[in-house]
Amino acid sequence: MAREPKPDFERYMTTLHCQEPDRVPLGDWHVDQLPMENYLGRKITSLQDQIDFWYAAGFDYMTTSSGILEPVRAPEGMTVKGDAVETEYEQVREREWALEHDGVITSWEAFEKYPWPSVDDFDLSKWDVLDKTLPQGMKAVLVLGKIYTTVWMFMGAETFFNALEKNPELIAAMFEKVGSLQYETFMRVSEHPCVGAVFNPDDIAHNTGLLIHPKYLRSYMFPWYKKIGDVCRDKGIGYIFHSDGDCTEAMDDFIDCGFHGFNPIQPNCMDIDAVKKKWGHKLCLIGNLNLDSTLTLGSPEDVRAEVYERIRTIGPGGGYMVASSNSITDYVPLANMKALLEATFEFGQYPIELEEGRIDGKIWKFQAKPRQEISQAATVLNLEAYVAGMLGNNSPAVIELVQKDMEAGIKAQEVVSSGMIPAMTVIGEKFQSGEIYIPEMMIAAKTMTAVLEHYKDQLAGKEEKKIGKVVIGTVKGDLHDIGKNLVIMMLEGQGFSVVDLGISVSTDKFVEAAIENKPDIVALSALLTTTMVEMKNTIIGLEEAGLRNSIKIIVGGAPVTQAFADEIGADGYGYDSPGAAQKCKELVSA
Ligand code: B1M
Repeated sequence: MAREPKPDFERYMTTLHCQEPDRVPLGDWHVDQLPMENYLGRKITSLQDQIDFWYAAGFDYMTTSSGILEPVRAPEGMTVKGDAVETEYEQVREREWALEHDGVITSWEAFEKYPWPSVDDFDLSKWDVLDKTLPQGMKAVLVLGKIYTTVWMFMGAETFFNALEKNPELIAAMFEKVGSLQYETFMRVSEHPCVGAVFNPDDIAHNTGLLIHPKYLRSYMFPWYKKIGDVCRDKGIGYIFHSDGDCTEAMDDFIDCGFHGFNPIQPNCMDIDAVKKKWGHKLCLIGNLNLDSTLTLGSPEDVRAEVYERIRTIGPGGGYMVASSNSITDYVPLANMKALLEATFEFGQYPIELEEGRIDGKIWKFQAKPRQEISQAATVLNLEAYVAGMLGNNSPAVIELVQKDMEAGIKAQEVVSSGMIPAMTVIGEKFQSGEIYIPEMMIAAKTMTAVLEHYKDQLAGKEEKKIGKVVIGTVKGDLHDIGKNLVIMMLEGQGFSVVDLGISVSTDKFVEAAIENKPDIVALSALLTTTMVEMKNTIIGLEEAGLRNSIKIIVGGAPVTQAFADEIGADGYGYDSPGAAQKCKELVSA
């Protein structure tokens, strides 16, 4: 490699303190194994190999996990294997994740029985090795924290969301258990002189907002982060928080917890220019290079252009590190990863002045998605009461409302179509406007299901009233399903019958299910840029099976756009779950 690595952790710390060092540092916290190996030109089999990668690539640090209570290392039988994500590398790579929808801790009994480890059970000897072997100028960045993610993954998404309101004692106990273990580990590991910073990756947000109401984060999680933050500040250790998605609502909390830096400022969720203006004097910003487009689908020139633009606009004055908008995954082409590294060295020397348009390339710019206005659908039954009952997880109250409406002579089916369904629409709009969060949406849908179950006799024989049938799944290679599950709830709430094929669904499976179920609509969800191509493959598969003319296809998911939907020949696109349900209604009535 032509460039001589000169690690200097002071550069990293100066930047974290929002000051100007000699040059803009690199800031990624995770690089998948294959890109590491391909960069180095050899297998990574030891700690030393990892150090060699971070050193050769030009980082001032290496990151390494505490290895404590990783949620993806669920007990045997509780994991799911994802198909290999297609990459430029030849090696086939399976990914394994905890099967969090069937959580491990779903009750007090399970909590008490679970063999919770103590910090003494973990082998922390690598930190002694790192104390002795890190090259001069380099420090270790301890990846630790993940309290929120660990709790929800151990409990399973739905159990967790429900328990926030219904079982706060269990929630508090889970946060206490996980938080104290992380804290003790941190105290133990941070004694090592090699530890220069702590990086806490804990995804608390999705594309348009926090996953749960911030009041829960403030009660259960931020106090632990502040406790760790206070020690970091005392010891002069850097402290960085990572969450994907739109974290705007929690930015001040991050500052209160003592974080020095925030990563990755996902470019399709947060406007880094606005973030810099509002919080850039207190929080160092790390990331924002677009993993959805530039890094994965762009050319090395596009990557250079984006690095250049970020350095020139966010770098002046310090407090910015170049990094991807999540991590360097194995579907980032090696040439693009190299372009990111080299462009940082080439353009990152201070002093930096704003100077636009020096190199060509497509530069990705943030475009805010307009928030939805809540409609005034007041021509239906007692809408406000239905909304309140459904949001309040209060099926007895909703049952009472239905009862009263039926006693007034309204037929059960009409109570559903003029009471509960419009209420679900309003709830969807509240989600779109950021007024409510994912658990509330899920709870409302569950309440509606419980009420429908209660009145199943009165509603019996009304199956023909379903407005359509949808076969849905997350496409092959993709394990994300929280969004897809919300889409299902909204569809059911709007009167569709839904066949859920689950996650990582192949084209063949979609075709088989379409033949078997004869749906009006096939709905495809994808959260990864690399798996979006599977949507096109599925459309081709349905065409080849001669089903295309009789079935409408709708696509959606965080990286999917209307333009992409048009390009692959889908009939519809849903930006979010209420939007998806609305689109499906339009498709069946067209
Ligand atoms: Co992953 N992840 N993840 N992840 N994850 C994202 C999606 C990512 C955007 C984060 C980022 O870039 N900063 C990124 C993808 C980037 C890209 O390629 N464009 C990413 C990555 C990189 C990865 C891994 C590759 C990480 C790694 O290994 N290095 C890995 C891949 C695994 C795999 O699938 N093969 C991975 C793994 C995971 C977890 C397992 C840890 C977990 C998933 C748990 C689960 O779903 N059971 C996870 C999570 C939680 C996320 C984030 C943080 C949140 C996703 C979520 O649940 N949101 C996400 C960051 C983000 O979204 N900004 C991220 C809540 C949900 C309600 O929103 O799913 O967007 P969403 O659904 C929305 C809309 O998109 C829409 O409606 C919903 C709202 O109402 N919608 C549809 C969804 N489907 C629709 C279908 C429709 C219409 C609308 O019509 C049919």
